[in-house]
Amino acid sequence: MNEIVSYAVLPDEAGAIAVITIDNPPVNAAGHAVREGLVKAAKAFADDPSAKVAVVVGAGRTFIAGADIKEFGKPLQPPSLPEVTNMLEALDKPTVCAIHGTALGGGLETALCCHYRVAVKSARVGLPEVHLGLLPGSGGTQRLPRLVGIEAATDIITSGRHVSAPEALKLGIVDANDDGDDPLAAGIAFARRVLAENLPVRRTSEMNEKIEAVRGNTKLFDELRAAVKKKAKGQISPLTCLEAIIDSTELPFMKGMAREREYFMELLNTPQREAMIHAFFADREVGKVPELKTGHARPLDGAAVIGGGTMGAGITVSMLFAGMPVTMVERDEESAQRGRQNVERILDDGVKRGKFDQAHRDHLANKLYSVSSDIASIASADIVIEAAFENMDIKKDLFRQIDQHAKAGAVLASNTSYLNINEIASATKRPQDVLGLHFFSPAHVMRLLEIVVADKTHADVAATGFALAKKLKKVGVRAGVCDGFIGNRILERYLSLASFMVEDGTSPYDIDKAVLNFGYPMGPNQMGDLAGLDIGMANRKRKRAEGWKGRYASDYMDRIGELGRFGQKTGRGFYIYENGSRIGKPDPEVLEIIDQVRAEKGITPKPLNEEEIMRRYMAAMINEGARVVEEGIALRPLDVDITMLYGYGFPRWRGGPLKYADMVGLDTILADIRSFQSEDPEFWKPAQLLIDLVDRGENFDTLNKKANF
Ligand code: T1G
Repeated sequence: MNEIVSYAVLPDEAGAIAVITIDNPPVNAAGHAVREGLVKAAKAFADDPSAKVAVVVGAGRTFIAGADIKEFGKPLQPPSLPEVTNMLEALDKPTVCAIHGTALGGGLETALCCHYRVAVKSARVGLPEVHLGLLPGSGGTQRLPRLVGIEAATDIITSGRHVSAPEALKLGIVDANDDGDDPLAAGIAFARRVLAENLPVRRTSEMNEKIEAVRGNTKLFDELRAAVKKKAKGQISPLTCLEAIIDSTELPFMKGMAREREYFMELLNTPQREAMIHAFFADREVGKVPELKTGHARPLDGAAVIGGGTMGAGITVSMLFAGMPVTMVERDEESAQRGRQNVERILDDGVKRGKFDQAHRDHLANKLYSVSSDIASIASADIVIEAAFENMDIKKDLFRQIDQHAKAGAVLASNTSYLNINEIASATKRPQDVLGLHFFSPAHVMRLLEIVVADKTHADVAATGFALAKKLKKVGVRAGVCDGFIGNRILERYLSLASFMVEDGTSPYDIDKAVLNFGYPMGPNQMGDLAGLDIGMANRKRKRAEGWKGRYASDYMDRIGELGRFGQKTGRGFYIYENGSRIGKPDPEVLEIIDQVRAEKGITPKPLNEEEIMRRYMAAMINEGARVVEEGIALRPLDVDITMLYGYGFPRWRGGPLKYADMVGLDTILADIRSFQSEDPEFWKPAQLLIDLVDRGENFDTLNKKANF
């Protein structure tokens, strides 16, 4: 044993019940010391003549939450987790795993190697290695199918989802649920049952009935392969997981374990594993911001939302889902009722999708939610979120009114997607209480929340923004004030570039295909059709009215829009959507419009191939991301990655645009940008940060590691 894994015997029952406790905060990750300690403790149990059954339990808030992710990429120190878990399973005396918190990955695999498993009601289990670009590497792909069957095992392993204790009981992953919340008590109670009923050693690896039932069923295997391939969208590990699961039906157990280990080592060395583990740790680092060192979140017991349109309704519902009472305020009774209809439409959809029942829907709609056309009804709100029309004058006028009616200490937020929060705050007498909370549509679904900290925003107010993100189960990213903050500012650059490529000769459909093949859920023109081409038109008009001069090759887009073709909502945009289908077909008339614009501008089309398209697309995204970090709009490069992962569909198995840049090599990215400068010197001016990093032989991750907030 060691101080991380202990072995003891209960004083009662004549020492028949041993307890092996893992105590490796914060999540009992199965690092080297845990693995060594488990081997010693298991040996102590085997050599202890009085001990008849052993309970394996985690101290603190959870059972083992997995292998120690921090060890990946470093030389593996023996014993490996598979060696430890196989040794556990081979014991000749019964063991009982008592699960609480989250038994995930190697944690669940350790539990599967105990002979019995009991979970407290609040526990969750799972094999989320797929989210790290890996597969369960300690027998999960061989033992779980033996317990639950190949279909359920495929669902759990390739989705990486958590399974609740009741579902785990139903599936046969655990043998019992315990109503208490004390895993040791639950484990001891089950151990007493083992003694009383003289329950035998029962090894999962020897339970072959369920896998033999599907052995050779190639039709089933091919159906599973097709389904997993469709969902994987370019990620490798889900398909590898499935091959290992199928192996479990064909190979003897130890051969299946050997194959699983080979797959694991292959995946460990893939760029996808490096990228996804970067994203895992970035998820946790992004919430560490300077304001949390001194700021204290204010109460968030009740909210008011100004505006009942799409965003106002989505924001309202996301807070209702978090159990927060919300008053929605609109300018008059009719608009207030329209706002209520928007909210109830979302709630009714939730019932239809089986997310919650009618009673819960009614509780949210009638008990937690109210509407009003009187701004004075915001008086008791802890936080007021303005989600009105994207016009500075309208917002400033609203904030003057909010300032008059909101209680002292209330946090005043604007949901603006690009306007200057400093200017909005200047309309109030309390700029220190003002910040930006940029939600993404649909606000009750999208997890990204840009928390825009203005010049005078108090640390408490910023901390409250992060507390709200956590409460709403969103990913909060701190942003500074600029046009478009982090995400929309970067988006504008690579969308501009896409329009240049079209005007210069590349088909918009080739661009969409290239971006889709890169791993995005859709290309920029498909996204434009989804969001509505009229929004882009209005934005460009606003910017021109403000005297913006930059090149935005948008004439062809404006001509499509002027035909009233706004995309999916009008059935036609870049694509034709027949009979309300969401899958569009390329529109020959669009290509004619583009050819016409090129001819008017005397452009000789020079179409680009897929590789050339993506080199430019990524270079534009990375260059602007570097500027956003350089200017302090984003605290670290990882904040840019998280923003693009959660708000803009960047494929998670590539880690984010700046992680991708590190993996391609910043010198290569910079050389690309310099090679494109002849095409457009202004647009392709390399970010100084990029130049400096290359000169210093550093990369974006160097900055991530230096950051200490
Ligand atoms: N290894 C190392 N550190 C970990 C860790 C892990 N597995 N899980 C969490 N941490 C750190 C995390 O970085 C943070 O550190 C702190 O613990 C609290 O985490 C062989 C190969 C368990 C649900 O993928 O899903 O097993 O920021 O902020 O919100 O087949 O952590 O405080 O310094 O997330 O309460 C499989 C990953 C591994 C589970 C808790 N297991 N972890 O969530 O706290 S691969 C996982 C989580 C594997 C085997 C394979 C969550 C959590 P810091 P947190 P939380």
